[in-house]
Amino acid sequence: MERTFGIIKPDAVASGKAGAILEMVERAGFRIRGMKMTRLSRAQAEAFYAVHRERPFYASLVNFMTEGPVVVMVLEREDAIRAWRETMGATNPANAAEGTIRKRFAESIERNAVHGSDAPETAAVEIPFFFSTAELLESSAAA
Ligand code: 3AN
Repeated sequence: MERTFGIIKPDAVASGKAGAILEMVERAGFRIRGMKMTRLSRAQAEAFYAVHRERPFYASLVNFMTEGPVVVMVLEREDAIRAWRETMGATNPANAAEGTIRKRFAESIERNAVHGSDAPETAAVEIPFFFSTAELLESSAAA
């Protein structure tokens, strides 16, 4: 079993798509091991996206990610990192495959509904960025 980190971004929460996205998460076979609604501070968003600091869209991305509440979550499945990226679809919704979250709900390459860790090393940083060990459920066959 593998864990990945996901965000339902401000665009999707504001437009009332969080429930539909969570349904797609469960239908794709993920167990939700941690979840909360929060609003990112500017400092949190800047730190979370620090790898993009030099990109032209960085300031706009930080503004977007702080504009309203988000749902942060820890998702578990076999091959979870790859599977969650596949369930999300391509960064640019114009390139996203049919049936993906971004194809259905993303407004643009920036306002693209969801985030997912892109590698095990990223998940290992992103999960503890938002969750303490005590906030995460243990893996178990029952749930
Ligand atoms: P992904 O979210 O698919 O891993 P990244 O890591 O390349 O994509 O980009 C992080 C976030 O930055 C994206 N989810 C999107 O919100 C924003 N972003 C990426 N590329 C662009 C772009 N060309 N213009 C505006 N925003 C972008």
